[in-house]
Amino acid sequence: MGLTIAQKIIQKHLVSGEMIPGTEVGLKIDQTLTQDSTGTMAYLQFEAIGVERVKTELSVAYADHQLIQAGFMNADDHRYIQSVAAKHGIRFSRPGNGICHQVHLERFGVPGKTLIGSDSHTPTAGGLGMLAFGAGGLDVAVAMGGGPYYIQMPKIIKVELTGKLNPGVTAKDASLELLRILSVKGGVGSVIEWHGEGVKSLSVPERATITNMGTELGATSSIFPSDENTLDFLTRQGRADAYVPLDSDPDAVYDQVIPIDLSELEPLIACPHMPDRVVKVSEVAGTPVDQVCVGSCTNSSLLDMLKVAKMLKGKTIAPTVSMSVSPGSKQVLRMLADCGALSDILAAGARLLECGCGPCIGMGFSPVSGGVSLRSFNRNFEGRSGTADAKVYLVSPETAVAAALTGVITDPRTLRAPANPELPDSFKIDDSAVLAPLPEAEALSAEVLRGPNIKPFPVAEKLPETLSLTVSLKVGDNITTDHIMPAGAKILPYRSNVPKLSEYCFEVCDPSFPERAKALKRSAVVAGINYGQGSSREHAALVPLYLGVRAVIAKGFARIHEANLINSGILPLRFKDPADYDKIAEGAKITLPDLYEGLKKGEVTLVADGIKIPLVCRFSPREQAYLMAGGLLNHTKEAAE
Ligand code: MIC
Ligand code: SF4
Repeated sequence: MGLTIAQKIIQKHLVSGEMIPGTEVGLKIDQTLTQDSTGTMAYLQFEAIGVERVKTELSVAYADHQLIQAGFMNADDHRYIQSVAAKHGIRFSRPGNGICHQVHLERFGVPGKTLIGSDSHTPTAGGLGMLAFGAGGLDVAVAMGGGPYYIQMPKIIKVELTGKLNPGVTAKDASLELLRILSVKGGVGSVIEWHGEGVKSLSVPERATITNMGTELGATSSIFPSDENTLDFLTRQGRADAYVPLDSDPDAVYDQVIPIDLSELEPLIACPHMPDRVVKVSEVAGTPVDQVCVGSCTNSSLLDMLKVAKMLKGKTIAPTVSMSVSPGSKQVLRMLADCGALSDILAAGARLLECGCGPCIGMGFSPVSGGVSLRSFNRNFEGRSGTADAKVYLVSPETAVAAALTGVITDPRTLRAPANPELPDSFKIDDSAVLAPLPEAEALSAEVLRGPNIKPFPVAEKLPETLSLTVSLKVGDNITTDHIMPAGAKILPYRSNVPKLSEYCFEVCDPSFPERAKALKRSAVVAGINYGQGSSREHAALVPLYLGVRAVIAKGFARIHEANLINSGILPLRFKDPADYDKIAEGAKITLPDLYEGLKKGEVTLVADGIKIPLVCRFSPREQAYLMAGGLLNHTKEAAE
């Protein structure tokens, strides 16, 4: 039987397990990336593992999220990451060099290789034919030490693209269309492979927009073939030697096939506060807009920025709209400056922000109270922009610019959009902001520089036979990691300081949670479907752990978050019958007896007020061992003793 692209890459990297969907496979990881918001924790954990030199082919530490230095904290985090990277054989991409996914695509991604990153949008590299996964920091630390990365062997969803995009319709609209079809949990357990004639008309940056947005489907990863467009992109980046062709076998079998005709697509928009609340732009046209942001790892390539510049050239943005532009990398920014396009953007009245995540993670440029913000980004979760009552919509850069010019949501096809810009033959290659690690001989004696903001991370104790807990919080469906552990300019500076960070845990849902959980000492959280969707931040597990949460009982979990819970020693338990969710109230006293036996059987019983509720806990032997030991680090220590 033939194989799909993802299956071929998995087969080549398989170190344990069999390629049977739903069962655990261990994969050899060729490359890793971290960013600054998750990187401090990942490197503290890497140091705790005690490996001197990374064992991957390439590991890069990026600094892109925590760019506003209002106080010493972010600068200290960057200095720590720079020094720890230099010591252990990791390249350091300096603040200002760009967003990890954009820079990795430009300078380091290789078709056919595996990549894990401590950021959920790491699958962006699938635009180049790389099999890339978002992961918790601890998993990245293990991979840097040469250990495998474990996933459940995914099902493969094929998107069969036909036709070509019409003017004013973009790759972003194709990804929004898939979100409309599948929803934010429709990709769970699957890799999305993009195939068909329509693929040929999409350049690598356009493909990367699509693979980036695949994260919002809950997908394990997303990937495109590696073909002449891939070679073209790598050649322009001076990296033609990294090219290998990759495609699925003609007789490959897919678990599901979704056809999308590019020529039938219209400009689409995701309404507040979920990326799958997708409607046609024309349906909400006329809504007044306060803010427009172009950038983020989804839409900050040179191609995107040149389109923006062409649309803005000679025009002025509406006086009621505040517009920001954040190019994805220093390469993009310098090329924009050199060709004069940056001048067109500035002349129109847009504000230039640094090459980084910026407003996407609420690091500055928060909208006005109750404001409507149109963003070329990937997430519009409640409160994420930094303004609690803002209404964030997700759109293509073209739709964003159309609104900036008119002051209201506007279908870009109604403005005579200029033709697509031509990309230059060769890109400006300047890797001077990527610092090489120290040579091994010097590295041994090199000091790692830690500031006062860097505090130890919590570690769970061994799992007891019985857990008696109080339900400290009950939440609904699709709770994101931005609900559990919000980010933004105020909170991100404490990503290396769990005690301080804990003051903001679940702030979006219930600001009284931290105090209550602390007072209870040991508690459980009850949740609906798709708990922990969104980011890879393991702080969404470590901070509740610090506050005494020992179990999360939900109707279902998002992949990366469930792995983070297991790695940190918190039990993720599922209701056998989702209707039982209604039987447990906040404040309920619950007991989980016979946990050792239950973990082996795959089922434990929750006892509360005389009622018994069956919970499912089907974990691989590896995951059971982590949970019994109180997390991955405890398990590693036990194994070494
Ligand atoms: C995000 O987009 O939510 C982030 C911020 O990039 C996160 C990582 C983090 O929380 O630091 C992600 O996507 O994993
Ligand atoms: Fe940065 Fe936003 Fe991309 Fe996350 S989604 S990596 S915050 S640009």
